Amino acid sequence: MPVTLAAPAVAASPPPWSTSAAAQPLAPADERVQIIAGLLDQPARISPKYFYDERGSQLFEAITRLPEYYPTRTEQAVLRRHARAIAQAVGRGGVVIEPGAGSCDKARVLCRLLGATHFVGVDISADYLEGAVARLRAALPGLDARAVGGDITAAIELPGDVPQDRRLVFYPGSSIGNFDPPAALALLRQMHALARRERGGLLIGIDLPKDLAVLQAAYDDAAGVTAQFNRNILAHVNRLIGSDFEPGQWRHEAFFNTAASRIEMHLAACGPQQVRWPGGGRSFAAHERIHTENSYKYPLPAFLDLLTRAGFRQPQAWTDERGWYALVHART
Ligand code: AVJ
Repeated sequence: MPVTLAAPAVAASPPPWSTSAAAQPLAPADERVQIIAGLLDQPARISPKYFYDERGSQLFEAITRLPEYYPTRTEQAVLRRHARAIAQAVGRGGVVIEPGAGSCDKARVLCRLLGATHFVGVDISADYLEGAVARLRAALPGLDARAVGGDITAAIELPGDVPQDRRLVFYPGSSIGNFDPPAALALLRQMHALARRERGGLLIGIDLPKDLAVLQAAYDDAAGVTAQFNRNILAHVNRLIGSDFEPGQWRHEAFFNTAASRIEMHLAACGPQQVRWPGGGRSFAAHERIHTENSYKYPLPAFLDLLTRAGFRQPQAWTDERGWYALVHART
């Protein structure tokens, strides 16, 4: 008897290099439901993971080169300044596992520094990652480098032949700051489970609290690149759920919430807005906001406490001379 496979209700996403925005199908139904729930919330919210469509990833790259955006170059400076001490704490050789590996640029520096034997990059965008891992292999022959598609907030399955021992989870870029403390703790526990055999560890980048004006400028730069990055989330959401946000009608807002120790980014309606999507919509009053991002700035002791609660031991931290940013190593 012939077997007929039912066509999926919604086609899969195109590869990240696809340039035809119009041809992109909507996101899968469950994801659309999630996004719409956030838009209908009071106040409205959009997850920061939706910043990173192709244009958003390019804008973020541009942000990392802005004079005001200190985290990327400060992290590089910490790694350069303390390279020997870090290599000694982590130990040479071993397996480097990077959730959200993206371009693998940082992985190349670390794997070279450590003389790692294996690298496993994990990213939602598996196709883009494949290319980056291929370039990493070319740059470091002898490194067994793999790409694994997956969401870091869910349990990740690694290929069976990745060695169990000496696994180092590498989570640079202070991306942990996008998670509120309970979610950060849950993520650190996932990472602990991933590395937990003999001599496992974590090397993670943490952006520390600092002068308000420095923080503020880093998230509201003079050239307006962060503002474009923030507004671009609406164009991405339009393609994912078929909505009709007008990004130009929304103003970028970024400020430090001292009580919560986090930068908050919002989009504020320039005037009254009526936004529609298939099956629904919402109106926004003038100045009404959509919350798009939190970027927590953990004081080092508070972060070390989270690490301990996630099961990590013997933390060691290295910072730049201004004490703006820390690379932290801990054992499983
Ligand atoms: C990629 C989450 C680390 O919070 O600094 C940069 C994202 N948002 N400018 C950060 C971001 C606005 C970035 N992380």
